[in-house]
Amino acid sequence: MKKFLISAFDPFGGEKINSSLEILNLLPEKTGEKTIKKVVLPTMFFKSFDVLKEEIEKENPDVVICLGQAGGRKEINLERIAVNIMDAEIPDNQNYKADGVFIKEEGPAAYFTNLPVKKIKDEVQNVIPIKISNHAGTFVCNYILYSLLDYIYNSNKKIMGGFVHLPYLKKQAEDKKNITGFSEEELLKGVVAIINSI
Ligand code: PCA
Repeated sequence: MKKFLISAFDPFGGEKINSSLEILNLLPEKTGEKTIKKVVLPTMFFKSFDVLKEEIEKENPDVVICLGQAGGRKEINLERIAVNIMDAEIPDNQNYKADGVFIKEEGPAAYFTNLPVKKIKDEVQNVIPIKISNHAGTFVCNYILYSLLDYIYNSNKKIMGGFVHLPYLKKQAEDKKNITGFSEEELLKGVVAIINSI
């Protein structure tokens, strides 16, 4: 029985909804032989990883998948790489505007996820449009993936960790031009299929 810890972020940038949080709330507690624990992270540099780390140490999961929203993307994005930089066009939810600073002064430039992204993509693409992304941005989603992988690779824990960016929900895309939105059911099916493929 594998234990999954799934996180999502609260709404940010003045939006009322974050698609990752809407989907986290809909996830079941179990799928097949896999159990699912959930945690909501604040869209804040630093504090978000404090919350995630506390939950990892409490729950001892086998797999940690962080969900986040990337409005404007046309499909679910499996993030392959996290880079050692915080550089944001908008302030985070504690009004900190990162301006090109390292996440970890002495840390490597980047980390690869240890999730099997190719296998996941191959299995999930029949359920929902999905692709591997090589850039999670330089805002809080990249920060959480870098911090998670730095923690995993520097501990002797055998945890798989990764990040999944979800597009907007239909209700968020309605008033925006040329932006793809998915239904709750579609994104939920996609996230469950990702969990089942690991
Ligand atoms: N998306 C942002 C941060 C929180 C979220 O859901 C990002 O892509 O960095």
